[in-house]
Amino acid sequence: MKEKLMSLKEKAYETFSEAKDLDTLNDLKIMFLGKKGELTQILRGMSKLAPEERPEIGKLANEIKEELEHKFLEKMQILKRELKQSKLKSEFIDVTIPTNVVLGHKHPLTLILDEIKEIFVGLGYEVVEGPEIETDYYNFEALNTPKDHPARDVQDTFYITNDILLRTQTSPVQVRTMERQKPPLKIIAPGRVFRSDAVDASHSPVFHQVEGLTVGTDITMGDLKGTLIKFIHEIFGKDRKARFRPHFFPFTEPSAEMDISCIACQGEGCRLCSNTGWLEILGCGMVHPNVLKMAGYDPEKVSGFAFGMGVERIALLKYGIDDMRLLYENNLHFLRQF
Ligand code: 2NL
Repeated sequence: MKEKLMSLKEKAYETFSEAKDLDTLNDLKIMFLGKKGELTQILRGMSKLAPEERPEIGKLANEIKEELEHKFLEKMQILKRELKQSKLKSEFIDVTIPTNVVLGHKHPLTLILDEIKEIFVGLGYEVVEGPEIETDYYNFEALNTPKDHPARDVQDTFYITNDILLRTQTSPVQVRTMERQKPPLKIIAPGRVFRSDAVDASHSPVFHQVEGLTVGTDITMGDLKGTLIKFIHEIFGKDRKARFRPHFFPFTEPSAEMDISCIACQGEGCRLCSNTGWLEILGCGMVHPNVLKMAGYDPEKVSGFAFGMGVERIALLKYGIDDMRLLYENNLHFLRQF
């Protein structure tokens, strides 16, 4: 009986330590220690022993049972640890491996547009948008542009019907905003505009404009100059000089064009500025009383200034690009420089 128990212990020890996984180990436990297991079988044979042998054998059997249970738990812990390690190993992700993904980025026009918007938002302006298909009224009539004005010619404007057209500027959005909102008003209107132009290095039938409008009590030409000089300093740097030349627009009176000192030659005179030392950057003026009146404002009580600029032109100057077509062709060698 003693030998039987000792050999059972040895066999159990050996097979426990050879178990490769938890399922096998559990099967072994049942085989040796279970209700129908080998140890139980041996203990059942105790009744055949002489009474004086029983205490010693019984003690030994209990000791072996405890040792085997201990051995089982020990092995279970080892197998669990191994399982965890192999899981960690197979699920490992190296976050430092280069992915070779070429990230996209913003188009130069979008970069400039974002920058322009941010500057004016910083000055307290609100960004407004509106339809690209407009009526003759909002695009021309409400902007004091007479029926015989050259801008209304079919040579210059894309008409859909006699009365419906593709907007030639974003001013209609500003007129619509004035109709809806009482002064004071500080808005910019960015967006696509359309003119029947042939494509060349500085023209496109579709381009982008940002217009701005400030209306309130006692708004003066001084406010216009201060605002636009601030804008130029933000976008082209504090070194830029600015000048205002008298001009004509039907929707402003007085009207002006704003020039900045040439960014290529600092005003010395070069090819970019046609040897004038100046670059034309935008048009502006004090809102014409007729425009205020038609929008429902009282020109005796409020005044305002307005301006309009081509976004492509600003982008060409800021980034030193010499051909506007580069902004539309989506050549990746060009775009990846930004
Ligand atoms: C340019 C200059 C300009 C405006 C646009 C405007 C808008 C309203 C009232 C009065 Cl609602 N004016 N816009 C004013 C001056 C110039 O654009 O070079 N355009 C092609």
